[in-house]
Amino acid sequence: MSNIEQTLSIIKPDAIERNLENQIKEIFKNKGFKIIKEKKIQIEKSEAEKFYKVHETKPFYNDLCEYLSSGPILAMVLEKENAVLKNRELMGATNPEDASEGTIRKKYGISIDKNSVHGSDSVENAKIEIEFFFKD
Ligand code: IDP
Ligand code: MG
Repeated sequence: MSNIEQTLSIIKPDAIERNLENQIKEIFKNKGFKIIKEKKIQIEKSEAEKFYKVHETKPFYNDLCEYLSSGPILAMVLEKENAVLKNRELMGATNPEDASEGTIRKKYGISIDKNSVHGSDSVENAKIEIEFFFKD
């Protein structure tokens, strides 16, 4: 049985700043992801705080929210069979130093905070995160 899912991907400020947007989109498309929606925006820190609320008790929360709101980002809805897990695999580990060969974070990530991409971690969170960026 097919299991087509949608997931939220964000190309983060460090990657947009280095003009990696098209290269990263090509990687998704070459792996069979359809880019269903996309939106280039810069969000307020208060919005980043909402988006990353699950991390509010973490020591890196403030820096993380400063960072996500520090410059333009590209939010995308990606669609594919098992898109949530497939996107997590393609992104690679949170820390680019630990990411496998062939992953986006291995290729482009600078550090654990500037790791170039975000991806939803579950189908449930994908729905919430897609709604967050594409509610209208
Ligand atoms: P994920 O992006 O791989 O899902 P999460 O644990 O959800 O990783 O963390 C969200 C984001 O917070 C990461 O992508 C990374 O940018 C940042 N982050 C996670 N752990 C640390 C840390 O230990 N120090 C600094 N930033 C971190
Ligand atoms: Mg996460």
